[in-house]
Amino acid sequence: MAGVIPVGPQGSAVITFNTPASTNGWTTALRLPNSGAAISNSLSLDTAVQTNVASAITMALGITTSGQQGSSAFWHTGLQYIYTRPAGVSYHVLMATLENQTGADVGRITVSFTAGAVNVQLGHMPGWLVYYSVTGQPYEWHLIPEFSNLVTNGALTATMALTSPWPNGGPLYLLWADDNADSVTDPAYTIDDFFVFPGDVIRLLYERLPDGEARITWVRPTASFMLEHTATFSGIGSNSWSQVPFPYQTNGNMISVTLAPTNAGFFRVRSP
Ligand SMILES: [Ca+2]
Ligand SMILES: [Ca+2]
Repeated sequence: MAGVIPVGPQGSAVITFNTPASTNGWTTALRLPNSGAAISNSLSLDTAVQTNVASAITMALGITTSGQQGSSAFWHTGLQYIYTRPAGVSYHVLMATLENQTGADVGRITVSFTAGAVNVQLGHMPGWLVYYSVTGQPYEWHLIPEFSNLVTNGALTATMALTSPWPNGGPLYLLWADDNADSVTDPAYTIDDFFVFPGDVIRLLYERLPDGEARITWVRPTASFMLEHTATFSGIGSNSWSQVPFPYQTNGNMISVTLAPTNAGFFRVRSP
């Protein structure tokens, strides 16, 4: 077992896969038979994935500079990402083992990463099925639809309400499953810039208006909130933040704030 990925109150590190240590917490496993036809669609892949137990997914990632196919997942040391690209199996899995170091049980998480697809082929099941599990036990793998059945190049983000709390100090498993396509050479599906946050992440839209004012817009969170700004970023958890003293405008489920010309370059929304 190659370590865990710690998730503290400010989230995990952003993992860019640029060093051997950046693959700590990532493991892989191959699943036989060697057959491109054994898995034919997402339904049969899901049926197979549900039999997995996290404690049996223990292989270190293969290391490559070529982007080759393989029985299990790889770390590409040249392009500095990790990927799945099955051959010689019916499917393989890639797993991240997270550890809750927030000091409390966690009920919601946000997961984001940059996805990529190399050598895209048509005519087979697209992309991964991606799951989370708090127990790592068979039939307790919960699909993450935002990451599944799609082929894309770009950032993916999903926020999920966990089916049971993630205990403080305990593991949470994320699993990417890729089938061995029949009669075509599998694409590589890549993962980079991986980040986990213990809660919801709110995306702020920043617009510079013609008169020099700035407008910040975001989707209204379900809980109470406050908008803060700082001129110099010295950490999400630093004490340099101060509350933005402007009234909020609401428009449907969107909230916006217009600010007079300011040198505040960084904004955050947090619960009071
Ligand atoms: Ca990278
Ligand atoms: Ca595939």
